[in-house]
Amino acid sequence: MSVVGFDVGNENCVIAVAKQRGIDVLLNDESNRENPAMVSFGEKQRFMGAAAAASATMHPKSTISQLKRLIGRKFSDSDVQNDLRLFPFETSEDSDGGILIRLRYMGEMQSFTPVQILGMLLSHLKQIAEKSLNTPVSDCVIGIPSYFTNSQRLAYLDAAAIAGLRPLRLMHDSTATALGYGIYKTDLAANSSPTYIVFVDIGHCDTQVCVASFESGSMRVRSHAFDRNLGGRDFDEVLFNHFAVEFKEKYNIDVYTNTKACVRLRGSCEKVKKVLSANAEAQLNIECLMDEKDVRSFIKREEFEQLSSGLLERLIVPCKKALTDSGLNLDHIHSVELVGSGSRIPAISKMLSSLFKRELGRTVNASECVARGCALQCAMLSPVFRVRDYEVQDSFPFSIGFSSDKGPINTPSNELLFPKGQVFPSVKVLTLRRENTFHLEAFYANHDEISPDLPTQISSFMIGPFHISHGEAARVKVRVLLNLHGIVTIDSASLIEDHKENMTSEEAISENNHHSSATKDNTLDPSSSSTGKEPKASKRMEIPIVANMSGALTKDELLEAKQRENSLVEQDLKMESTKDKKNALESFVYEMRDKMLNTYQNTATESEREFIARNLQETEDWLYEDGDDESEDAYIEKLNDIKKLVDPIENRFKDGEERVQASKDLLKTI
Ligand code: ATP
Ligand code: K
Ligand code: MG
Repeated sequence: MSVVGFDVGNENCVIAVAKQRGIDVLLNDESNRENPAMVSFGEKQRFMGAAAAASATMHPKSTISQLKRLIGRKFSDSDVQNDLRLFPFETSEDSDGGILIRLRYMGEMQSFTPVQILGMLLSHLKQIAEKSLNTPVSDCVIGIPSYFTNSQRLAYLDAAAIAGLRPLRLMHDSTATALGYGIYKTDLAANSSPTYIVFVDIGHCDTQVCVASFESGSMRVRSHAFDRNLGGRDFDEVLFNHFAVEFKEKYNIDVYTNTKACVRLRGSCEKVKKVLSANAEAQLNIECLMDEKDVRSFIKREEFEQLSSGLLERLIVPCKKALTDSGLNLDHIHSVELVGSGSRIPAISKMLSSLFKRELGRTVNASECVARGCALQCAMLSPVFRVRDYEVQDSFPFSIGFSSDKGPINTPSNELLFPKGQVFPSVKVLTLRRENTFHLEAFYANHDEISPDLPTQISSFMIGPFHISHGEAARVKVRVLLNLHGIVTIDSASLIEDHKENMTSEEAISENNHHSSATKDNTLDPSSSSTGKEPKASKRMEIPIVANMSGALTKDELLEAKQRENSLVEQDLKMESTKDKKNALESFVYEMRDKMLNTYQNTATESEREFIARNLQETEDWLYEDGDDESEDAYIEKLNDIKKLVDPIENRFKDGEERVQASKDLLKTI
């Protein structure tokens, strides 16, 4: 069984695997360590990763990228609406308010949910891993942004299930990075004070900042902060708008009105941005951008930096917030590690090093750290691997509250069930007095922490039905869990009936923070739930729970999604093998033509040679015309047909060879 970590980015995906001697990043077929996070639908077949990127300009309207932006979100979210304006593909609102991606495939318009497309991408990454490791891959850890909501996390698990993966943990990107940083740090003395590090990750679409503390044998996340909508692509967009205005003036073309031109100009702007990271100026040349016009321009780094000054300012916000939320100040910080390829813009490190008043550390591999940390975590969670004991404590970035039909439920100190910064996984046990079925609801308690745009509702749970035999002393104990993925669930509910009165308070919570280290799995010690001492003579009975997890697929929906994925895979395989058959026919034509002129020149008669040459020519013409897009069987049949013509000549040639060999052997024995 292999132990794999996936970093699924908005632009790049990285796959890392734990081996006995350390962590390796896997190469794809093109020998690259990064895989484009893209899925593209051709006419009759899908392309993934690098192949999808190659197909993107041909099929701009059916190539999906930046999937994470859409996952687990509602069509009407204003962030989503802003993104959709930039995306070349068509979308619509699903009947449940979700997003449908609409594209032409197999000759008709088809709809896919973001979860289905992410399933395709994950399945592609799984395949790369399986091919490289030569074993099936299922257990894994997948990186997610710390700001993901409950429904986004659930959507990830569904997509993983479609791909046949079993995530042992969805792990916050920065926590993975911090783990990879900490586990190799052996210079931390056991009794000295913790070392505090700030990690800043600037990706394609977002920025995540995290403060973590490291001690010998353990690490703990002190705070997560982020800007969901600030990443490398915003710098591309600054250039895009700049050149779009310029070209309107200079060439009288409005790229905004042309999907293909937008896709191409955006692509070129990203290249210009990268050139400017290493050079003081960059050229932009695009042939035939639109209206058959070639465009050219050039920009200096200075001008780019001016254009992006607003974005640079915005980067300060999550950095300051992470520091404030950690309760630390700059003097406590040992170093600042900058990761994510979006951070390669020189102005960014300049700005951050002046903000943090120090040179930035470069200990961490900026593009692979998330995947590497995930693979490490997977090794720690996997039963098949032994990793040195190392404790990982993550902190949850949102406050989560619970309420029942009787109003909000708070801890004895009047706190929320899971306040912001809660170390998780964590269990809280609620003790409630109820006579029959009741509901519990989980919600985000602070709208500002998530996004004013997102619903505060998380999930609801029906506890019941149950029957109590003698009223007053019946209590219901509910185990509420913020699990290893950062998803809120109810683990169990049980009815406890005492023979004598023993409850004084109406409702109670036993705080039962399970500061479980990540080296253990998320099944919690059952004895830890019963901190409230049960009277000897009490009776305990399990109560059924029905969860309404908003954002998750039902069993039937998941099954259907898996079936659809299977038939799409079948179609892809069919097209791949059709392509192979077509190539085989084509190579046979070329090879035979050559043999007829050389090898078989003396074996075949002139009329045979002419006849076969004509046939080869006809087959070649057919391949370019009617036979360009034929069925697998058609290619097989054509190949068999010419083989039949050539066979007699080949046999004659072989016989001749054998005779020559036999006479040679004979000569040798003499
Ligand atoms: P996210 O974290 O948002 O999901 P991701 O993990 O795919 O996305 P990264 O691979 O970390 O993102 O970074 C991609 C971004 O880095 C892109 O915007 C890309 O243009 C940018 N980038 C890559 N190389 C350079 C460079 N040399 N100079 C500037 N930007 C670069
Ligand atoms: K990445
Ligand atoms: Mg990233």
